[in-house]
Amino acid sequence: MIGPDVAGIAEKLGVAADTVTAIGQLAAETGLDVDAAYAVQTALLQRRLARGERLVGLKMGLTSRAKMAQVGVDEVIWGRLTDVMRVPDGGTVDVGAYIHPRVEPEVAFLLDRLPEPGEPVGAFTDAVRAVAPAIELIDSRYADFRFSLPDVIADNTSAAAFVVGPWSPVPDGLENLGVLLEIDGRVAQVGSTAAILGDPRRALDEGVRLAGRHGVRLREGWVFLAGAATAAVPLRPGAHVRAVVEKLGTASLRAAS
Ligand code: OOG
Ligand code: MG
Repeated sequence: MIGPDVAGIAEKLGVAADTVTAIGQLAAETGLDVDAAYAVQTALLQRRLARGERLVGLKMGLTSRAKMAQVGVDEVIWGRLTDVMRVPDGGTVDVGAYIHPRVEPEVAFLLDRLPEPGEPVGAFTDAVRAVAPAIELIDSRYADFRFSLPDVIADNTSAAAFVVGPWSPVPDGLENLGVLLEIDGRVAQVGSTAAILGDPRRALDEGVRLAGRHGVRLREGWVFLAGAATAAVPLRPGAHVRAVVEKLGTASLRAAS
């Protein structure tokens, strides 16, 4: 049997992002399974690297119940972050560059040396140099933000942009810090880092394990997004967004009006 057309699906998703045009889901009609979907994601990354982007990190998705419930997919997933997706803290994004952007509060880790695949994951303190509050801007390339598990994996887990706030040394406890998402000074979402797999450090273990299955090893200096602690909120023109994580501080962005 001929497998799904990995390169063709990657091209469709890449063009959808480049032209800011939603497309229909692809997995059911093309027989895309999870492994083939990660192959599509890799092809999409190659497409970005070919135009000069650099791989700068890895993101986890659907590590909280709130996120799983919001999108109706209940498996932890991971995707790739490139330099072009990074927005400086306090920076401005153009909502017109995205199909239906949403923002969500995250915790970011700055990675140190990590074990090889198959090696036991070392103590968290060896793997992480610093931690920061972050905002992820997600933008599904599928119409109505609706997708199956292989669809969202192929679409690089809806990754579009991210902001990392100030880095700090890893505090003693990370497993129960309050998280707020504020839009224009009003609280839009409230949560806790406990929502991220019980402890955001577990997201790193999962990332090493799940990416390792596909031959991807996390690297020193990478940014690692542990996954949103709350549901995501639509980003409207002119909005001022802040993610506040107790003990870690604030990351912010503005949407141009
Ligand atoms: C998938 C990406 C999920 C997270 O933090 O859970 C994600 C989506 O919601 O479109 O980035
Ligand atoms: Mg996210």
